[in-house]
Amino acid sequence: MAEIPADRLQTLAEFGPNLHYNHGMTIDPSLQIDKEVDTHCCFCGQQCGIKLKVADNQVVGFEPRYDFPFNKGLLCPKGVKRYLQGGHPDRLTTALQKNTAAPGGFSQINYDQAIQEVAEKIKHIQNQYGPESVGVLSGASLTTEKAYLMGKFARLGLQTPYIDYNGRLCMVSAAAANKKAFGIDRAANPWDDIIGTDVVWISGANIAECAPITTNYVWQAREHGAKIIVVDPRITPIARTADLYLPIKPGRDIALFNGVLNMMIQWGWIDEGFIKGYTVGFDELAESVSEWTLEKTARVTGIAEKKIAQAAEIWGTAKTSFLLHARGIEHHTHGVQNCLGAINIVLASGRIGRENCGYATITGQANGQGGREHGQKCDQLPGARDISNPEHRAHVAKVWGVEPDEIPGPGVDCYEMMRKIHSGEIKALLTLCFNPKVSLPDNSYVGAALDKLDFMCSIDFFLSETAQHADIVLPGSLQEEDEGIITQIEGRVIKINKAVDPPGEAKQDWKIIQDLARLLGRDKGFTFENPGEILDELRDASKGGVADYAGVTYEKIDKQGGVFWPCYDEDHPGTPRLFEKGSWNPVANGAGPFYFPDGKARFVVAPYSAPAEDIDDEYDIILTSGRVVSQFLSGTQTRRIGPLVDQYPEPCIEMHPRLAEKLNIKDNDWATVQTRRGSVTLRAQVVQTIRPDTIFVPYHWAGKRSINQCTVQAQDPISKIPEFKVCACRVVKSLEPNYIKEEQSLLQGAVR
Ligand SMILES: Nc1nc2c(c(=O)[nH]1)N[C@H]1C(S)=C(S)[C@@H](COP(=O)(O)OP(=O)(O)OC[C@H]3O[C@@H](n4cnc5c(=O)[nH]c(N)nc54)[C@H](O)[C@@H]3O)O[C@H]1N2
Ligand SMILES: Nc1nc2c(c(=O)[nH]1)N[C@H]1C(S)=C(S)[C@@H](COP(=O)(O)OP(=O)(O)OC[C@H]3O[C@@H](n4cnc5c(=O)[nH]c(N)nc54)[C@H](O)[C@@H]3O)O[C@H]1N2
Ligand code: SF4
Ligand SMILES: [Mo]
Repeated sequence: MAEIPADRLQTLAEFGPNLHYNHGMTIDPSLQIDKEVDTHCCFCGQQCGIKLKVADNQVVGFEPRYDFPFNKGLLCPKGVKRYLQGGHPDRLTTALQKNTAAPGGFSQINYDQAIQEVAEKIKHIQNQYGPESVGVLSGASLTTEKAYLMGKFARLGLQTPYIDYNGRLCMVSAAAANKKAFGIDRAANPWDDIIGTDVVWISGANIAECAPITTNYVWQAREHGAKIIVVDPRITPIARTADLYLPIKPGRDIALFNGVLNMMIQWGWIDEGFIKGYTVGFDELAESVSEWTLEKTARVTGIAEKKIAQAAEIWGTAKTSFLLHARGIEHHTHGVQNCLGAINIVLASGRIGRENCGYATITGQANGQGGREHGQKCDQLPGARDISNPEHRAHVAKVWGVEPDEIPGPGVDCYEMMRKIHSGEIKALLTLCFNPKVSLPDNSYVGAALDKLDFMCSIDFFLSETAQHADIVLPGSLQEEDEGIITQIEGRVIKINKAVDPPGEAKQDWKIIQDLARLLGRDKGFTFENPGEILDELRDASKGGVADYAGVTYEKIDKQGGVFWPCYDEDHPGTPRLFEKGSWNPVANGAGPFYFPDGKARFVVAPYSAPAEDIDDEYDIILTSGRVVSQFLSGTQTRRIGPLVDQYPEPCIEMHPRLAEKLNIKDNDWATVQTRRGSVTLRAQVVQTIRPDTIFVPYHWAGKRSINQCTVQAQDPISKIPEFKVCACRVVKSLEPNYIKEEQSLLQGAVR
């Protein structure tokens, strides 16, 4: 494959194009397959079982696994093509050092020299400005062992409170709401409970594109007669097959949930026995939703009164039900309130904690669940413990062999870390498995922060847009080059198995972190020989916490096809369904099924408030953003996989024909989206399937194609999730942008 010349790469990066494509390796048919390794897909939180075929230390193909109970042989397009990352020409196989004179802006250096340099720079900056001048950003695509190690490394190795992770952009609103209502943060049910249920309610989740295997569960439910309700500003593929579709105006979900609850109360569609026996706070909540008449709910949500009434009746009168939501209701400045609204209608129906009665947020990243439990969050210690709680600190300090006061206190969320870089409090940054330059909102502010740092190091297997700002880039490991556990969407802990060794000087991420700890002279507690040893310590550290992994072992995962946490000891099989009547948990200790001392769930009042930046005369259209089926997150991985790029090559602006007509824009015309932060010029895609007051742009592209040039910094006050799903914009017709021509001339002669 002819490559893009290195000296053009840096300029190209500013445009955020699709990268070198890998269209597949030419595989010699006589090639001997050395082994087949049972493992899981590296992308989304469903963690489909796959079998990797290995020849000569290279993954050369795959097959779905029919024995894994979740996907039973099904895969989506990303899972099918994931293996094309391994032999990719862009794969980092050496360390890189910033060198503005070199083509591409970096020169290769030896790993030992590079890691020495990282340690020296960190020591120097910490000596000068104190330990808190260094920050860490990590991620939820990492195995749980690595996520645990990152939390420990920040607190003990770097002695800084400043660590946070990319789940801050993903799971935190749902997590906060689950903790407030249930005292525990995990899907309440295994997905088999979806199949036999009477009603599936799906809010703000494009499951056909983002959780494709879940679609199969919903369709099986439909085949058994279930009614499907979908709430989304777009008629997504699942909405097309729903019994009832509610086209909500973005940012108004709590109003809908409150309105539905009010109707349930008025019509007597609530489970009074359950409410009395198993919950607290209902009277106050009932009082607070009484203002949400059908008329008011319709006015605020933009949904017809009749449809709201239908939804309330279908939900209210069901015998069994399952409610699912995802980022569509969570990426908001009132994301926690939205989730609480959803939980309130579940609790009021009494349909939780039994077969075919359930509730869950749909986990996003591969380890979106396990990655949010064991201490890489800024306020958390392993076992979903609270870093500000003296008892919790004492438990973890004992496992780590330190005094509690050696563990720093809470840090700040990842966006606040960007602000602290701007204000000069944070001077150095280490990133592993996070691409904030593409994924954070208002990302020119983020790029400016990264450029302001005295020192930055990124550990990645590709030169991500964030890594391009680093002084040193260390070559980390792909998922198939390491082993460890991940907790998938249902709360089932599974095992990733190693198929190949990292190429060249690339290393398993946990080894890089331990090398760094050693060179910093802080290697105590960082001398693990393998991920299994890290898991053993994690099991102790989580023991007695709400996310209790004490009984999770690789052997048990193999034997049972996964282990649902909490799993209290080696003889305990795990807990597939939470909140069953009569079930025991350590917080309630027999008082009831929920994770509070009285064993009861909490109804929490969730008042409505408008989005942080609502539309006005100047910016009169709602901008929302999200995903397409063929691309994954910031795109560093999937924009390099040819067949996925072919499927949806460029981001488009989805708009309704009525809006397009008003703006004088036709399908495929160029158009510019402008907000108070910035603008982006892309092609328009005129579709009937979106509200006329809203446009949608997928966010997987970087540079000039990145919609996060336009999104707003505003965050939920509780969860600190950014408001990716609503800001105000205007759209104007435009000409082909200059970057397209510049890019074409830079790419001339290069084969991608
Ligand atoms: N193909 C693919 N799959 C993925 C990913 C990927 O990048 N690509 N990423 C994974 C990750 S990390 C995540 S977090 C999940 C995300 O999975 P989803 O949350 O399902 O995906 P999104 O596209 O972010 O948003 C879902 C829907 O929310 C709608 N929406 C926007 N605003 C509102 C609103 O105010 N209210 C309501 N009710 N709906 C609204 C959008 O129209 C969109 O259809 O997907 C996971 N799976
Ligand atoms: N506008 C808008 N923005 C959004 C969203 C949206 O809906 N709209 N969604 C948000 C959501 S839900 C999410 S989850 C975030 C995701 O945002 P990010 O976490 O920034 O996205 P990723 O693409 O997963 O970035 C991970 C980086 O780590 C690398 N990586 C992956 N696995 C490993 C590993 O095991 N080891 C090492 N060393 N590196 C690894 C990848 O190559 C990539 O460069 O984006 C958020 N941003
Ligand atoms: S991306 Fe998700 S749904 Fe697709 S194969 Fe991978 S784990 Fe399965
Ligand atoms: Mo996510």
